[in-house]
Amino acid sequence: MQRHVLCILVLGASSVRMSDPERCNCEEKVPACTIIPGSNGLPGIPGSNGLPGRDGKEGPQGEKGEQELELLKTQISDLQGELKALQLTASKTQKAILGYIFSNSTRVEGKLFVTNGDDGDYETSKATCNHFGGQVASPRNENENNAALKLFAKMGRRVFFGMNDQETEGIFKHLNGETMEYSNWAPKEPNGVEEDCIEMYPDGKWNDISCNVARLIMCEF
Ligand SMILES: [Ca+2]
Repeated sequence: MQRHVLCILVLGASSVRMSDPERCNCEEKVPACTIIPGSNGLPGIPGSNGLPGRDGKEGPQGEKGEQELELLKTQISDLQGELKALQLTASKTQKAILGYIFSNSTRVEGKLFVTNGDDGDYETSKATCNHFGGQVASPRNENENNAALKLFAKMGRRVFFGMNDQETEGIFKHLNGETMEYSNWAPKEPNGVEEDCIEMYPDGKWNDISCNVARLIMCEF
């Protein structure tokens, strides 16, 4: 430390002499010491931030919150209700139009029996009713049978029903394959092995009969 202080003093004196013009003839003295390294400078200013990186890949979809799921369930339920109402309206409209087209109809418990006054065998009756989106009249209880009888009486002609035992003799089924639970057979009927279809008598009773005879076409919707 003492040596460093001495060198600083000598350098200072030498500098004074060189800057004095009146003493410039003196011999310049070379400092007889080594240069002391300077102290460290102040730390530099931190650099600015770099440009932001590119976006990463989209992650998997997270699970919806319970609240959102409940909201979706409510919305679905509302839509189902609206759809049901629309279907009911469409069904009523369809039956109103069919009632107008066929002009001869009776309505009972939401079911509509109609006839266009034509006759046909069983297959023709099925094809005619299917063409309009219905099926051959098939009473499933006394009220429906009475409604069909009312239309029968108005037209004054015997009518086919949809039920038959074409698949298994003696076991009458509906057109959708369901076993017939309600029946209104006339005494001693059914009695014909070759009589796979059903007609209605003027008193509302039923008789099994050949499917090939011609009867009034009556449909239900
Ligand atoms: Ca019979």
